[in-house]
Amino acid sequence: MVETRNNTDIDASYVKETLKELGADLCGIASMDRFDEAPKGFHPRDVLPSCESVIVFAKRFLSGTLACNTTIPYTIVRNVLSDRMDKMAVDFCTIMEEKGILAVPTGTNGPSEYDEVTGRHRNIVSGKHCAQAAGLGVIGRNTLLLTPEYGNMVWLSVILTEAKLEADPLCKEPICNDCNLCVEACPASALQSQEMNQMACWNYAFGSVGEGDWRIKCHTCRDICPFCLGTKNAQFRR
Ligand code: B12
Ligand code: SF4
Ligand code: SF4
Repeated sequence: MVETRNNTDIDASYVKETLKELGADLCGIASMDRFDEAPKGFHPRDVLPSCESVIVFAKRFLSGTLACNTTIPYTIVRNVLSDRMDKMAVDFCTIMEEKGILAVPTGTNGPSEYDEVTGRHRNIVSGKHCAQAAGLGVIGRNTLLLTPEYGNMVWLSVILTEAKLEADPLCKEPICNDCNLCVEACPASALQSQEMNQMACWNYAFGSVGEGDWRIKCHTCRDICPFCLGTKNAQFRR
């Protein structure tokens, strides 16, 4: 059992400043009451029983990848961000632990678990649900997190900690307008029901093209969204 102490120097602004220094574009904090509705097995305390706060940070995903006629640049950005954000999370948790407070990374993009009961793949906590609970944005009909700053073009990473931190307000902006464009445009018809058809998406959107290397092959549900790049920033284009 690791012994920790309640370090009063660690507050929400320290956490955000530290993650921004490490390279985060957005950072939010959720308190435990925001997970009262989480299904069994998806609660942060199912992972870290002593968890008191959930920290979510995001990096923006290069919008230029959507302007290309190939998904190779998109795949590079996806792989690099996943790797880099896992390193940022580990660095942050190390800083916290050196200050006497436990904090753990949960995996930016896995390793995922397979739930035998539902037959679905999942991270140990859902990045999108945690990000919504931390006030970073809202989950849209395409099941992706939409942020006011960067739309759905963000990559997410979640850290669980014993530190009791002030939670951010929930995002009240109704970013998704239920236009259904994402549902209609999905080439694998994976978004027809509220719980997406993971295997339909996986089989269509992930894999090699011909004899080429593994890549992401589809991101239509991201770029078709009118709020793909957010509601605030005009400087990014697609
Ligand atoms: C497994 C996975 C997939 C699977 C399944 C996706 C899915 N929708 O579940 C597949 C391979 C299909 C997939 C596809 C894609 N993915 Co993906 N994926 C993940 C991963 C690794 C885990 C997601 C997960 O745990 N799903 C399982 C849960 C959420 O789904 P579920 O079983 O249906 O859970 C239900 C209930 O349990 C409940 N629930 C669960 N937790 C909670 C908590 C609370 C409080 C409540 C109330 C309810 C609740 O709600 C769910 C719906 O009813 C995350 C990374 C991460 N760290 O989270 C990325 C992630 C979700 N993927 C992402 C992306 C971008 C994609 C793709 C666009 C791929 C691409 N081209 O890059 C597509 C988009 C498909 C789509 N429209 O969703 C991003 C999303 C970023 C964003 N802005 O939202 C993530 C967050 C990666 C990242 N680090 O940024 N992905
Ligand atoms: S990534 Fe492509 S296949 Fe998967 S849900 Fe989005 S549009 Fe459909
Ligand atoms: S395309 Fe329309 S329905 Fe889909 S997430 Fe965007 S605003 Fe919502």
